[in-house]
Order: sequence, then structure tokens, then C-alpha cells
Amino acid sequence: MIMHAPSKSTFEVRRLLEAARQRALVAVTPAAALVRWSALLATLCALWVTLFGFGAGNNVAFGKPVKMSNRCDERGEHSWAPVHPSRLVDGKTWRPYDVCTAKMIEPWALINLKQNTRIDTVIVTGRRDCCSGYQDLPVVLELSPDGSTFERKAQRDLPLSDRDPWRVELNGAVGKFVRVRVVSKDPAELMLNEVEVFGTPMPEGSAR
Ligand SMILES: [Ca+2]
Repeated sequence: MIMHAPSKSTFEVRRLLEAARQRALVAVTPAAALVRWSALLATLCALWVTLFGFGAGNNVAFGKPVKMSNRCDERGEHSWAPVHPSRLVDGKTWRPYDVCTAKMIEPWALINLKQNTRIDTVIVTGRRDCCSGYQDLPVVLELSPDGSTFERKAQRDLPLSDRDPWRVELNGAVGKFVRVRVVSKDPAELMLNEVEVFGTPMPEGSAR
């Protein structure tokens, strides 16, 4: 069998193809790297939001002192995560629940905003594990200027969960303390993930 050596034109075609391939690699590699880094960045951002939340934003309740009528055990029933009143205002809603009371008549959770605040919106996020609406309804939202006298601003008769938070529009109502309270006549448990308060703190001594 006679083997023919590649012609000069064949070498030229191969050279041109190789040059084109190299140019394509140069063009594609940065794009591919950009896609990979973007995907990695998106994953890290999602992980950050999951673990640490969005942060305060203009949520004036973020990190403020929280009191509760009483407290359940350090690790609530059916929850793998420890609970603590401070977690009601930590910006996170991914645990089964972050605060819980023991069963009692009219359990409550109170947030001290530390100064009078013109409040636009309050978002109350319920538990995400199960059982929202079980022994915790109806629930009311109250404001107070001093932590002792309260004015009821809204009532919720339907279950609230992490997927169906309770959003209350207060249209600039003024309060220093925000309280969430179950008003059932029967013993109840208050189990929540988060309370966010969006509004504008007022200067000390300013009129309502
Ligand atoms: Ca929380």
C-alpha cells in the first residue's frame, strides 16, 4: 500500500484549525471562569443569608432586648436547635423556632426598641417545623410607650408560620415596646422565629 505524505495545503489547514482552536480557548476560558466564579459567589451569598440572615437593614428590632412571659426549656420540644429570647430578633428564620414559652394563660414576648419609634410595618414570623396555629391563637400585636400600658393594634386568628408570616401595617404608629401575645382563654404556648419592626426612631423627648 502506498502512503501519501500530507500535502502542504493539508498542513496549512491543520495549522489554521489549531490557531482557531487556541483563539477559541483564549476567548472561552475567561468566560467559563467568570461563570464558575459567579456560581461560587452566588452559593456563598446563599449560604451567608441562610446562616446569618440579611442583617438589620432598617429593622429597628434587630438585636434589641427581648423579654418573655416565661420560657420553655433551653431546647424546645421537637426542636434540634437551642432557643433563646434574643433569637427573636437575630434576623434568622431557618430554625424550627427561635423562642418558646411554656404553656400558660396568655403567653407573650416583648421587644424593647429602646426609644419611641414611628412604626410602619411589623412582620411576625412563626415556627417552621410544624403545628403553627396549634394552641397559639388568636394572637395580638400591641404597642406601648412605657412597657406597662399597651394598645392593641392588630389581631391574627389564622396560623402564622415561616412561609406565611403575619404582616401588620401600622402606618406610623408610635411605640417604644412591641408585644406579641396569645389571648386564648385556654393555656397556650407562644413559639416564634422572628419579629421585625420597620420604622423610624424618634429623637428623645420628641412629641408623638
Ligand atoms: Ca430569629
